[in-house]
Amino acid sequence: MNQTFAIIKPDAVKDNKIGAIIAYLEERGVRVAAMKMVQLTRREAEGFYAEHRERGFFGELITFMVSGPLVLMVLEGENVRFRYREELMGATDPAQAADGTLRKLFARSKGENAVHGSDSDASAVREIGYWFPQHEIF
Ligand code: FUP
Repeated sequence: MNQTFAIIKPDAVKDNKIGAIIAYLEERGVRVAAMKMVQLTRREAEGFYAEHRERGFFGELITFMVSGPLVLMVLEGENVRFRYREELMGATDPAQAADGTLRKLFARSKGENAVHGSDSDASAVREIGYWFPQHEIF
C-alpha cells in the first residue's frame, strides 16, 4: 500500500467530471484518503510547479492552474504511486495517451490535461505535504 498525490484540474472541473474521475479511480481499487476543492493563488501554483519554472510553457501552465477551482487529492492503494501514473493517468498529451486512461477519456489538450499525478516517490511525499497536513489524511 502506498499513497500518491493527484489533482483534478480546472478543465475537468469545468467539464463536470469530478465524479466521473473519482468513480473511475474507485472502480479500480484506488481509495481517496484526502480531498479538497480550492482555487489556487499564482503563488501557490508557482511553488507547486517550481521544477518547471524554466520551461517555455510555465506561464501558460500557471495561468491555466489558477483559472478555476480544482480538486486536490491524496490517493491510496496497492502500489498506487506507480499504478496511477503508469496505468491510469495516461501520457501528458491526450493524443498520445493509451485508450482507457484518464487523460484519453477526459483531457482537452496537452496543456489542459484533466489530471495531475506525482512523478516519483520524492514528489509524492513533497506534493502531499505541500497541500495536506497529516490530520487531513484519512
Ligand atoms: P505530467 O507528468 O504528464 O503531468 O507532465 P509534466 O510534469 O511534464 O508537465 C506538467 C504539466 O505541464 C502538464 F501536465 C501540462 C503542462 N505541460 C504543457 O503545458 N506543455 C508541455 O509541453 C508539457 C507540459
